[in-house]
Formats: sequence, C-alpha cells, structure tokens
Amino acid sequence: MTERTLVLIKPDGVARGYVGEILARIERKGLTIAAMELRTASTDVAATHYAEHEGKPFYPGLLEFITSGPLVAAVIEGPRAIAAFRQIAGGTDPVLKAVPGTIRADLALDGGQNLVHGSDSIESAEREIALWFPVLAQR
Ligand code: DAT
Ligand code: MG
Repeated sequence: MTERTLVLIKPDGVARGYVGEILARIERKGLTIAAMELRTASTDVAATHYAEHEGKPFYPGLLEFITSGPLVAAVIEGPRAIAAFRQIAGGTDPVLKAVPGTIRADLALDGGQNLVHGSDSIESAEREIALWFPVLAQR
C-alpha cells in the first residue's frame, strides 16, 4: 500500500551541503518525491510541527534550530514510506541510537542537529503534510 510521509532536510543538512546526498539515499531506497520545497520555517509552523515536544528541556533549542535557516520540506511516497524513511534516517541520536549505514549515523554527530525529520505514524504524516503542504493534503 502506498503511503506518504513528511520529510525535512533540516537546516544543518542544507548548510552542510547534504541535500543531494540525502535525496539520493531516499531515491536509492525506492521512495519517490511527491512534493518538495526549500523554505525557512516560521516559528508558528515549527511550533505546530513539534507540538508534541512542548515543555521538554530541548524544545526551545529545537525551535531555534529548525527556524535558523532554509530547510527542504518534502512529501515522500512509496510502499511503507513512513517506516522506510525512518529506517534509512536512523535513530534520533546519531551516535547512540542510529545504526551505521543510516543518514544520521553516517553523516551526523549531534543529538539535536541530526539532519532529517520523518513522520512517525500515519496520523503524524497526515497532520504534517497538511501543515507543510496544505494544497497537497486537500486532494
Ligand atoms: P525523531 O526526530 O527521531 O522523530 P523526536 O521526535 O523524539 O525524534 O525528537 C524531535 C527532534 O528533537 C529530534 O530529531 C532532535 C530533537 N531532540 C529529541 N530529543 C532530544 C534530546 N534529548 N536532546 C536534544 N535534542 C533532542
Ligand atoms: Mg519525531
């Protein structure tokens, strides 16, 4: 069954020049790009996106980081796209959780600046696609 997931190449990924590398890994996995845009997130969009983390110690820094510069927002599509992208992204902490061969393990060091976001469930994907790509979500 085809699924859609919301992927962000976070500001560290754009600043470090890893947009091509990360998109290549997504395409190599067999996933396809349904929509994609370079943009800088407003604090409003960032706060809505990460609402589940409000009140946690890292939340203020997370909002500051995610709004700090341009990011790539994309809707990625394919069979089991949600789990498939999270598999190639790797665990949240690039050193302690992500397994070698994943985007985060191979290319990142920092627990917060970990290059990519991917929706974690069908409900999150629907919510996040509606937030970042409202026109697409209406279809
Ligand atoms: P993920 O991005 O793997 O879905 P998450 O939803 O738990 O992870 O957290 C969102 C982001 O917040 C994560 O990519 C990086 C940051 N973050 C999470 N836990 C953190 C922590 N303990 N310290 C610093 N940043 C953290
Ligand atoms: Mg998450």
